[in-house]
Amino acid sequence: MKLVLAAAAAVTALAAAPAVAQPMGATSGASAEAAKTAEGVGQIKSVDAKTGSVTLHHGPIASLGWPAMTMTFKATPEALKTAKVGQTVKFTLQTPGNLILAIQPQ
Ligand SMILES: [Cu+2]
Repeated sequence: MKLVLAAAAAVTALAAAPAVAQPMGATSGASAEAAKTAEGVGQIKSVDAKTGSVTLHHGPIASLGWPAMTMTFKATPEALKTAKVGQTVKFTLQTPGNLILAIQPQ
């Protein structure tokens, strides 16, 4: 319970942080980037099994220079299985391509 509250507080705090404008997602130079993973915390807004995607309101991801925002990610079938609308989760993201590899409820 403590963990859940801490995670919820973190998301709230992150959401309140001023957004730093930064383009995200694939760019013309994306193919030259090496694949890397990043960790994020967010709340699941919707899950679309048909398209294999998850919409999250995530906090800033410092390692990627991303501000907090709501966006839709592609997710692996395994990650989709653990995704439930309304949950606060920690997720592992692969870039470039913004593919969610894993979702862990908090
Ligand atoms: Cu985003």
